[in-house]
Amino acid sequence: MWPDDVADRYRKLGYWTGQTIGTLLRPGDDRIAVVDGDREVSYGRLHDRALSLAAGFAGLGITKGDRVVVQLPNLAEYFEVIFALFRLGALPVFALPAHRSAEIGYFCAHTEAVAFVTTDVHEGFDHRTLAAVAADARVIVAGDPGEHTALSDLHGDPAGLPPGPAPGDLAFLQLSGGSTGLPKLIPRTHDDYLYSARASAEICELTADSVYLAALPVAHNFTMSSPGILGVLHAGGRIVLARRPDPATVLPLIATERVTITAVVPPLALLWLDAVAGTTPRLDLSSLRVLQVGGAKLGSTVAARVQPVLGCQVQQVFGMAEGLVNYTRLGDPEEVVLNTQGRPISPDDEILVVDDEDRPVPPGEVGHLLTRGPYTIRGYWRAEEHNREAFTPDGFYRTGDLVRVRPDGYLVVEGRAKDQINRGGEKIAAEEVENHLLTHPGVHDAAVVAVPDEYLGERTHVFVVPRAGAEPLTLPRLRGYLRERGLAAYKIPDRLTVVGAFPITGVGKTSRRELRAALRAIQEG
Ligand code: AMP
Ligand code: DBH
Repeated sequence: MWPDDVADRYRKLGYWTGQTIGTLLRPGDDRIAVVDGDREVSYGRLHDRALSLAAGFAGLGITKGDRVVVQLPNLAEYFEVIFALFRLGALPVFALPAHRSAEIGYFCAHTEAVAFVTTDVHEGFDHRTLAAVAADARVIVAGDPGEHTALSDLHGDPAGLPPGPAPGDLAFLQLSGGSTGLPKLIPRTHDDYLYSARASAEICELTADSVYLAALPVAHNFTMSSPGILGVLHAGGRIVLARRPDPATVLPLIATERVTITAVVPPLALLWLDAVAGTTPRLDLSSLRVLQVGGAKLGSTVAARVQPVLGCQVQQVFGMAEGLVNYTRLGDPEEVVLNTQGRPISPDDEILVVDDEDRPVPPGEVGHLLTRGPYTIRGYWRAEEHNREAFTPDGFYRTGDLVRVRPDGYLVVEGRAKDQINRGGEKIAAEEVENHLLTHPGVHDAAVVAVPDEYLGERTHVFVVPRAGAEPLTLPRLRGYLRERGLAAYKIPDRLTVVGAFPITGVGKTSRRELRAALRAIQEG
């Protein structure tokens, strides 16, 4: 958490307003907050449902500070669940729908979760089967509960609810894409997170007339706060939920619900553009004003297609669940919008670009991005040892991104120093996948690297050194093995090369750089 004097300054400067996220709800307001298929939930009803569910959660013994792993797809119930937990001061731990037993089991165990809230069946997967790894957590299901507790049965009388959290308290734990063996959890407070959502709503010029399509998973930091669902609730606008982000689902929703703004990762932008360019007659997408693209770098050629094909502005968003978010601004010159990843939200976001020894590089040159500010965390949750590496002694977060800052203050992402694969916006920690591979009896050693991909930006390539005498390793076998271990599908390697030994660096570590170079040589050869 922030040092006291720094926190005081953020309050004095008006960034931290002393409110909790629950104040975004509007009791008695009949305007529509959330549209989920043919269900429409007003602000007033959302407020009432969140409170009655808070009573239900309290009845199960859930109280302030307890962790609750929440894994819900884009469903109306998501909103009552998170606002009920916010009301109690219990901390949602935001899992993604793609997570499977390996991730959910870890989140439940590591956070000592008292409950796991999930859905019945989504995209052909029965989420209730994850109950087996939920440890001591009570399993609560939105939809058909099977043998578990039905979310819809929990609502109670909110009259006797205990006092809620303070604005400086933790509100939830968000996930980091990470670069370490186990995913790190990101503790965000009501004060800091509300600031980022509010300021983002202003930057994106949201009003009560805004209609935001949630196409990416609602629990992702981008969809939640950049400006996302919380920014929209702050502005009094309307959220339309898409169950899946494919063009066949999303384009008709944009047309019928008169969506004004939505957010995607680069591969989805490409998919939508191709679908719209190939559609005759065209759907009426004239309500759309802004297509936000972030999570991975957007190529300037794709960015340039957005206005002609979709008839709206493109906004680049370079953010991270740890805090710092950069936006190109609406109305910025085309050159800026196509070629940069934006500039920070806050005048008090501190940006340092440094070399390998933490010395500032000359202005305009590429270096490691370090940042500190009114909505950037000072440490991961219960990860003291890792925090000593991930943060500088004076509290700057080491983003692992390589950037340069232009004279106009806009950032350009030039690469990455962290051992991570950014697969179309889905982050994969190389070490996490390697650790799973190392449990395979036929694997002596494993190294996971990113390879360039036209569509996803990057894909994962795994190199393995087989164990002598073991059955031959094939990609289908290894993929099957990782699926059985319950790893989320997006983390399962796309390609495999079996080698006799790994190239090593001067100090004897596996050289990922040489592995990547070897791959390029093979591909170009
Ligand atoms: P996480 O820390 O898991 O929330 O992931 C944030 C990371 O995603 C950033 O540190 C970047 O590496 C990457 N990222 C997000 N948005 C962009 C973008 N617009 N361009 C390039 N990289 C991005
Ligand atoms: O990739 C991200 O994590 C991200 C991208 C855009 C993010 O957290 C955000 C905006 O807030």
